[in-house]
Formats: sequence, structure tokens, C-alpha cells
Amino acid sequence: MSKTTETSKFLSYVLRHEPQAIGLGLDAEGWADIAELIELANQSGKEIDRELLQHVVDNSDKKRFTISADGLRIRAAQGHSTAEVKISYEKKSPPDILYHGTATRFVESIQQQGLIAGQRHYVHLSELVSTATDVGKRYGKPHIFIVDAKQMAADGFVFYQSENNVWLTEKVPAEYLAD
Ligand code: HQG
Repeated sequence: MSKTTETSKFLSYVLRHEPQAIGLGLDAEGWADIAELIELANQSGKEIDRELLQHVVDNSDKKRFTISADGLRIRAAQGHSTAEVKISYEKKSPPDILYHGTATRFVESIQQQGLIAGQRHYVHLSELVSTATDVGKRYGKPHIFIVDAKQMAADGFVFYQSENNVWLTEKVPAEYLAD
């Protein structure tokens, strides 16, 4: 694994899931102080400096991380599970159709229960089948669900879009899913 990928995974871990693993604090919007993050990472044996951090942020295929305009703070754009964070995403009207990629072994359960957020704060949906396919492949043979986002929005379900264009919603009941 390259140093860039390794650092990206480390950042996902501490900025989305377990900031306490290195003693890091995140505010409710998910922001960490970059100088503090670097110091704590180094103390825990991860060699990171500002340059490497910037390189990871600039080269993230999914633009997973955002650096604040003043250059002092960093956060993960989405995907959080830690209770410390509750990003105030802006509500946004979704496209008519969105996609969710999963693995074939989850299909039956999803058809029964709908899509649930699980550990994360939201269900993640994408505008492109290709993105959904890549997401599904992480867990096995991919299966794509088509989400009737237009009907969900009409029925009062709220959607958000993260800084890196992932669509988020709290759940998708089975009646809005097709495959
Ligand atoms: C599944 C990546 C059984 C769901 C991606 C998924 C994404 C159910 C898994 C982001 C279920 C959760 C998130 C139900 C949902 N029964 N299984 N009722 N409802 N599931 O990783 O959406 O590379 O927490 O289909 O690009 O796969 O990390 O969510 O397979 O945007 O930046 O439960 O992570 O981004 O898995 O992926 P996850 P996800 P990064």
C-alpha cells in the first residue's frame, strides 16, 4: 500500500470513526485542528507532515477530505460514524433517480428492511451507476439498487449532498427500491 493510501485510510479512521484513538477532538461539524492532528498522529507512530496531508487531500479520488479556507482545519466530507460529529448539511432536492451499490449477499435483507445507515450516520447514494458499482465491489459481488428519490422527496424524505457530492439520507424504505 502506498504512503498516500495508508495516510488516507488513517485520516478516514480518525476523522470519521475513532478520533479518540489518538486523543483527537473533532467539533460538531467534523473539523480537527491540523497542527494538533499532525502532532497526535506522530505521537501514535504515524509519520505525517503538512505536505503529505495536503498531497492526500489533493489526490483523493473521491475528494474525501476538506481543508478549511484558512488552511488550519481538516474534516472528512462524509461517512462519519462517531457521535461527536453531526455536520449540518444543507437540505437539497435530489435528482429523480439515485443509485446504491451493495454486495449481492445483502440484497435479501435490504429488500425486506430497506436501506439502513448502520454504523454511519446516513445511507450513501450516488448519481452514477459506475460509482455505485465501485462502492458495492468493496464488499463482494456488486448489486445496484435504483432509488426512487423523486417519490421519496415528494413523500417528505430529506436529502443532503456532501462537499464531495455523495447523496445522503437517513433511510430508504424498501418500497422506494427497485433492482
Ligand atoms: C448495507 C465509501 C443488510 C449497505 C463509499 C452497505 C461510500 C444493508 C453496508 C461510503 C442494509 C454498509 C459508504 C440492510 C444497508 N441489510 N445490509 N437493511 N442496509 N446495507 O460501508 O454505502 O471510500 O457503511 O448496502 O464510496 O457501502 O470510504 O456504507 O453495503 O460513499 O470514502 O450495509 O464509503 O467511501 O456499508 O459506503 P458502509 P456504503 P470511502
